[in-house]
Amino acid sequence: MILLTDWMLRDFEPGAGLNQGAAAGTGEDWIPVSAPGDTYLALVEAGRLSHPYQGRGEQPAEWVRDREWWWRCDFQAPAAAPGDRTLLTFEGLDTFASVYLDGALLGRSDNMFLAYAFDVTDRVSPGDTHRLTICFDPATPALDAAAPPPWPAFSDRVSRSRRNQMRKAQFGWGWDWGPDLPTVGLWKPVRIETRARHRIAGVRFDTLSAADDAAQVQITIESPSEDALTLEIILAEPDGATVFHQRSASGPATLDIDLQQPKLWWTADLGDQPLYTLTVRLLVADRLVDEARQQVGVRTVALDQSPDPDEAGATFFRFVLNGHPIFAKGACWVPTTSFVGDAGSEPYERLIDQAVTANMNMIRVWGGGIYEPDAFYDLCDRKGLLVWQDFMFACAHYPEDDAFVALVQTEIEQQVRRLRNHACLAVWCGNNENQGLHRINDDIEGVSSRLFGLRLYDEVMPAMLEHLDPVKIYRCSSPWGGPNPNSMLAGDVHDWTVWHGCPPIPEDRMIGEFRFDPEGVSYLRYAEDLSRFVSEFGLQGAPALATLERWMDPEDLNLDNPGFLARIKDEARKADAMMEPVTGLPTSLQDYVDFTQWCQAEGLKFGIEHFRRRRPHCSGALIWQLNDCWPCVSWSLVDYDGVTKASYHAVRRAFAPVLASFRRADDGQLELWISNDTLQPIEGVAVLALQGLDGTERSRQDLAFSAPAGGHAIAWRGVAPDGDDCVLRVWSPDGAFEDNGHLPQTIAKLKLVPGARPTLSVIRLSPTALRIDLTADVYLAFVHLVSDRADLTFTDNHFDLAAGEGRSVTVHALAALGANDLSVRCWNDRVAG
Ligand code: BMA
Repeated sequence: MILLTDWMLRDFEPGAGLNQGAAAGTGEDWIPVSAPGDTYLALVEAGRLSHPYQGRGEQPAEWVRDREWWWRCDFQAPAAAPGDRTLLTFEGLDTFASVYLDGALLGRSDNMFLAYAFDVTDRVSPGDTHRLTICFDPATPALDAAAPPPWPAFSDRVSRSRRNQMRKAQFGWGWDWGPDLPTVGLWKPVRIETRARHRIAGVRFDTLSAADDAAQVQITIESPSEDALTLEIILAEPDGATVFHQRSASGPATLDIDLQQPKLWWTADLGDQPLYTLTVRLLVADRLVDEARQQVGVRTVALDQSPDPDEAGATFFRFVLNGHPIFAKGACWVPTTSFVGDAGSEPYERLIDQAVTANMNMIRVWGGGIYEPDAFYDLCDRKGLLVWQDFMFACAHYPEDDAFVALVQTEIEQQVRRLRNHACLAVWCGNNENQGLHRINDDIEGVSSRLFGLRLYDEVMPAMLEHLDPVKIYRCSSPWGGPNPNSMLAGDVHDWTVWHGCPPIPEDRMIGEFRFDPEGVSYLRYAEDLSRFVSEFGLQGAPALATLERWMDPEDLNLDNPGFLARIKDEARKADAMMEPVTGLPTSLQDYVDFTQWCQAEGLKFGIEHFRRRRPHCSGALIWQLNDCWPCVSWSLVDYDGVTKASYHAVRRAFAPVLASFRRADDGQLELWISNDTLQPIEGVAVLALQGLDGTERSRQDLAFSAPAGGHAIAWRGVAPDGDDCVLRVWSPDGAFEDNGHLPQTIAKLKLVPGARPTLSVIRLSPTALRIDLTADVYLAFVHLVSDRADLTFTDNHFDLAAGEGRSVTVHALAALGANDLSVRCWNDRVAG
């Protein structure tokens, strides 16, 4: 197998390349590009474009989409054994491509999410050099009167793109967190290889039942039935020991296998991730002609949607892993860069680690991006994250004509076959928000209009999955369930009351109006959310100031500067309503960073604590959004450079397996809840102390608690403290849960001791790691370590430090780390004396 990695590219007026000899690859001005790769970045490399993420580089890159791009590559054809075929495979052509081999048309593509394989056996001579040329037309669909209306999410410009008529990453034309940079080119590997005529057409691995002492798995093979062919199937335990081995005549086969004392796969928070190896071989006599090998996990994932006996009219929505109902904790995932052909492995490993470290157990691959590469799912398998996988349709009508449906069917077939055996893959989902947004639009206009695309989600997808992946859960959309797609009575909900001001939907219809005032979008309104599973909720927080400084022009680093506002793709001043009552409005960019980060962290903490206290009625909280595709202001927890926001650390604490949280009851009293998401009951002591912000202790009590597995204890109920000079703290002497606190006032109104700072001691652990021990004499709010560097990770950051409390933060770097790379900030710095 030869990967064709070294290419050249060139642009033409649309339609002009063929006449100018591009198919023969002749002419001047070709510049180097690699495959997989990205046209914009090749132009940057060649000095023809400034980096679209750098400074005000997005708009000057607009011309790229209007050109015709040709890629070319020369290769030597490999020698094939007699009877073997030579295949040229493109794992991804983005998007409207015509492929030429030695100047002759080989085929065309019109779906970025498909792999195309061409049999070139009769067109190449082993050892000879051949030339591939590919023409990528501008991504504009042919005008079609019958096409569905372009639905205006999110701007006129996006609707004009008619993105919904193209099978191409939908976020490419801009989203409310993404730049307008539609890509073009070879975004996945290209390879030439020789293969035997006989192939294993499909392998499926399902877990039918899983308990500690026994499991039943099923292996389904599609392979040719020919007398001369033998099929060998081997299932090996994580340590390599064979648990099943069979050699038989080839042909379609379904095998049920009982495993004794199976090594069950669990999410990171609940156990280990042992992976079995499944090998399927096809042999002619003793010659191996094809082999499929993959790692699989023994686990069952079910969805409990039975009636909730304690909430009238409601049904559960809870994932059940290996027979145990779980609370899904996680975030939604967007592509790691707009330049999808350039996504290296680095951000995947880092982001999956960051998700696991934040106590997450589920990631939702959102439908406006891409089907992620194998590496992503391998990491989720190995690190213990379930994947909620949307099909790539988002916030739009989609065509339902036969030609479009056929294109989607091939996409579903390929993607489901590629991903179905991953232990991590929990649920397939038809799209993001198509039904939900359509219903909102109809409710606003008081009509009942047609949604284009239902044929895909209600007919095509379930029918195909019934055949391709029948054991897996399928949801037609997110959100979906109940009498309204976003109803709180059933299914999953996208809670955009907070931030977007959408009215909550208790039952069938939206009640009330959109509200954009501070009270209307306040994160306190998460308390009104009585849904079953929140698969999106979030607030925006700016990236670290150093991240903005790395990517922006210095003269643009100002609050009202268009260069800054261009990095906020939602309405530029929307965060004001969030900040105003909590932190006040910012007067500098540093304020903006601090205030939005604080609000985002507090808001998510408030929401998660509420959702968890509602377990089992609510059984999941997936934050919008984990990551960014470029350096911008967004809902992400981790910025484009990999720097964690304050919210990341707040989420990590709020998602911890055992959580102590305060709840304001309807009668105004305060309650202390211990929520236990582990598989075992817990008991212990919580210390509750009322402290003055000056460090004095006003009262303290020890509270014994015991909470069942998957349940709660209310450890205390009492009068909520009042005033602006105190805090109610709770901690666990034996480390059963992380410290938490209840501040009776918003941070801007607290009487924090002005200018107070933590005492630090720095301990060197290695050339690239430091431990920082922090202690405080008085209450310190929003203590955080910052750095100009983006390669640092912090085991903890952005916390409040109570008087007498100590905290250790370990800082790891990718290169030598010194104490002067770090500085410490806290909110007390902001308080005037
Ligand atoms: C939801 C998502 C995205 C969007 C986000 C923030 O609608 O599905 O489409 O980016 O909210 O508005």
